[in-house]
Amino acid sequence: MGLKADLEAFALEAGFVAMGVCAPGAAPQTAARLAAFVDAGYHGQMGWMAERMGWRGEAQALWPAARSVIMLAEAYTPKHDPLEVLDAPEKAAISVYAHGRDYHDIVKKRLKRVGRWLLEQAPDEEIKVFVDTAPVMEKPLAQAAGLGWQGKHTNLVGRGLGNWVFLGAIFTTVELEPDAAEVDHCGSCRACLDVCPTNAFPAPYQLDARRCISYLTIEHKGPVDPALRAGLGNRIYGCDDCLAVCPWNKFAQEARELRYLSDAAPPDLAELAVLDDAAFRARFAGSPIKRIGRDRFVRNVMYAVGNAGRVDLAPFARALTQDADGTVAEAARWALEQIGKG
Ligand code: B12
Ligand code: SF4
Ligand code: SF4
Repeated sequence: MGLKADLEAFALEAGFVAMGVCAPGAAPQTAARLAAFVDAGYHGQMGWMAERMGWRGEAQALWPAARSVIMLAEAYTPKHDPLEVLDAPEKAAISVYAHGRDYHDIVKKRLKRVGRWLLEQAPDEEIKVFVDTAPVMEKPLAQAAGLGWQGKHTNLVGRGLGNWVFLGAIFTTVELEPDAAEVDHCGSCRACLDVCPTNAFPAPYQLDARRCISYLTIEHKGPVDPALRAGLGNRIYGCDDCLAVCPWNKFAQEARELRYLSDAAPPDLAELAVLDDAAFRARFAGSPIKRIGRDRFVRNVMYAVGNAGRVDLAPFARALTQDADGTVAEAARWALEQIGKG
């Protein structure tokens, strides 16, 4: 076998479900599309997206010595229907990717392992590994590397993968044979566009993050626009609706990393509403949820309490109307008003 085939065999053995290779300049449309996204203001408060746009939009500018980009996919396919919890308004809907351990840590370690293996075969070469947080646009690169295509919901979908995958990248000075880019297989389907509770897609393949529940619950600081709060329902961290309805998930691969999965029942809003800073940190140690901090988390819980509209949850909101965090206090007062309307 050649180096690329051996590398792929090692990556699959290490736990990834798919690998593809492209040249760093293989997604030339990306820079203009990123610029249009930022010009339209779709990034909201994610000011970092408007910084280092030269690197983000053009992978070859990020590290000019790189000759190949190795894109890897890691499956986190849920075992249960993630939308079921939406019918239980007293429960908290937490997005599947945050049910277990933080993927950033796990994927990065695995990428480094694969990268080290490559360097053992090619000791004079170099690598850099990236997952999520670097100025790299992983989805267009993954499409260029043939792993799948960016669906109308903008996430990467693969014919043999579905869309429950995380992406990671290894840039390297090693020259590897590129794969053919994947083409769009969405066809006339628009299930993801139609299911979105907050109409976050101004057009197919385009997301206005400012309306997306994932952005609103994870990235957005301060109060959420009251007009969008009802759309959140009981989703307190991320959102899976557009992913869950994609028909290509029939071909999803099982998650090999069990630390992403959890058999625990969804938590009650009541038990989350009482978390103080220390209790929040203890409960979500090792989870991506910890990154948003207690205040934003409890803010989200209060919006869900308001949307549940249940009198038995009113004491939990009342207890927070004077919270030291002004946004939490306002969210608690809003929740009480909603319960009062019921
Ligand atoms: C910023 C960000 C977000 C933002 C914005 C999302 C977005 N779609 O841009 C928010 C906070 C909303 C978010 C949410 C989520 N995210 Co996120 N996010 C990122 C991040 C850091 C950057 C993405 C980015 O560059 N966006 C900017 C826009 C301009 O780029 P784009 O999405 O690729 O947009 C393209 C399309 O608009 C397209 N386009 C425009 N016009 C047209 C026209 C046509 C005809 C076509 C074909 C295409 C097209 O061109 C653009 C450039 O390719 C990446 C990690 C990374 N470094 O890449 C993770 C990443 C995309 N997120 C991920 C995940 C898992 C999620 C969530 C599912 C989490 C959750 N359950 O809550 C949701 C999904 C929401 C959704 N529908 O997209 C995964 C996706 C894996 C996958 N299978 O694709 C990534 C890759 C992280 C990772 N390493 O695994 N995320
Ligand atoms: S994650 Fe949820 S809110 Fe965001 S685009 Fe998808 S369905 Fe809409
Ligand atoms: S739900 Fe349909 S339109 Fe959306 S990404 Fe999947 S195949 Fe494409």
